[in-house]
Amino acid sequence: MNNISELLDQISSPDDLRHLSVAQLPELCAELRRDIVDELSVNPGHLASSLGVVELTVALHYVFSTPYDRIVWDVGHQAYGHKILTGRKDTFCTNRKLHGIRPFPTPMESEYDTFTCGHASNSISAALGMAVAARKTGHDDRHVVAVIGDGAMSGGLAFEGLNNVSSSPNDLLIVLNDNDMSIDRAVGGMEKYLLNLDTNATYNRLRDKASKWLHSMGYLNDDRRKGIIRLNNALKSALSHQQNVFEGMNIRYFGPFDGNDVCETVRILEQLKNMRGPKLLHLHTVKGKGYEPAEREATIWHAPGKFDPETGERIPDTADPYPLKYQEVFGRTLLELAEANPNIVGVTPAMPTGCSMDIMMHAMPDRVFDVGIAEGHAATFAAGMAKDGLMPFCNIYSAFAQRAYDNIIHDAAILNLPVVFCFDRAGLVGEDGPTHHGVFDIAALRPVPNLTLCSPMDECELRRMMYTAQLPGMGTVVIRYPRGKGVKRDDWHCE
Ligand SMILES: Cc1ncc(C[n+]2csc(CCOP(=O)(O)OP(=O)(O)O)c2C)c(N)n1
Repeated sequence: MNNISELLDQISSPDDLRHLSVAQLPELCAELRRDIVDELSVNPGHLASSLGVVELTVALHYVFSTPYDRIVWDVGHQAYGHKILTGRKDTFCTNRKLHGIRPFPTPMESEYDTFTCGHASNSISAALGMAVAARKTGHDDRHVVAVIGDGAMSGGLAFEGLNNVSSSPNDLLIVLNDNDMSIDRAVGGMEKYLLNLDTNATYNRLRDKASKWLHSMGYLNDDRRKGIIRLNNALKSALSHQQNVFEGMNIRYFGPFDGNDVCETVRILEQLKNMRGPKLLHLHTVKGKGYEPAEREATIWHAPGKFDPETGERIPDTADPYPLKYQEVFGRTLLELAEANPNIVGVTPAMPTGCSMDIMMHAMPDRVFDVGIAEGHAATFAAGMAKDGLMPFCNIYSAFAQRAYDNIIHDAAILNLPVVFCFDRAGLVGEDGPTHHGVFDIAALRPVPNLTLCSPMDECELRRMMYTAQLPGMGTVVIRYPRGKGVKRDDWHCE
């Protein structure tokens, strides 16, 4: 591997980046990508998502005057390139470590980090707030950009943001980073809709031909661009037999374009930069881009642990699989219970692999529901199924379950419906830091009527609690248990 980083070494801030020519940007992207792979091979973190947005990250800081202009990342697990370009190249080796730089962007760390990141789907709402504030505080020249993935776009908060974007005067740019993946494969109606936009081959062919022809004739000047874009979208709606959902909400839609082509992405962002009104740029990117093992198995390489950068071989913390993780015990126990009780169903908001519900999902695909990044919906959906005779196990990470607080009270506990909420990653979670610690659930849930709250002292108790919770008459139960390994070696099944 060539480890020379001539361009990256010159960059201490985005100002340095803006001194490069557009023609130098592909090389910079290659260097940045290599740096991320090398660093993460010894100091683990979120790899595949950061690799996928290298070009977009470079293009955004190249075109926009950050930090005056605002880039709002969604989740922030894809922002390692952003950290490296914004003054944290030398401290990136401390990422996620005690006293090191933070796991997710936060304004507490850098003026380039515009908002709290960690929980998905808040970028559109936060960026809209900033775009409105810019107008009202005399910063009319400030550009505000929200960068949101297709997975995060499935979250209810993102939809609420979009709904509001269309009704408040603002110049927000939303960049939809569409890689067909959440952590696992992205699911749901929005995903299918985006795929349809992406794969409308007739439209894409026509668009390419038309834009080449218009360029060659010298017709593609700024005045004409707006008309052409409208024509584009009308054409797309006609060809896909669908109205564009964003256009339908008065958010002008552009795309899909190749977000892994840095020069093209710069060109498009330059065009959209000073366009008034809300707009959405749909980019298609490849999760894990440029690192073959990550491109091939993006779920595993979302956060792969340590690995050999040359061979792509992952290095386990220890060769000893025991004690099993609480997650593994949860997954195996759920399948056993479901085999015995046909009313048991599983619900996960976008974390089937993380919580191990994928074990039941593979064995009983029609009895497990991955509802996307939608914790509130997951809780209410489970309650609806419980109301009419099913026995749902709804697994939510404790920190993300904060999003479902009202749903648990209003839709499950008040009626004492038999839903077993399993709160994974309860307590301190280590490297993912304050946004991911599951430390508020006990205080939040203790006052809730009807609800039984319990916490196993080991993985055997987890199994027993799961068994007891699904017995008739138990009502709404929350079982909270920690991340990672249990304590039992041979007798995890507690027979
Ligand atoms: C509220 C909430 N639920 C779940 C998660 C866990 N999570 C982190 S990243 C991610 C997938 C995000 O997918 P997408 O937005 O498409 O970004 P990509 O990783 O594909 O770039 C999920 C589910 C989270 N961070 N926040």
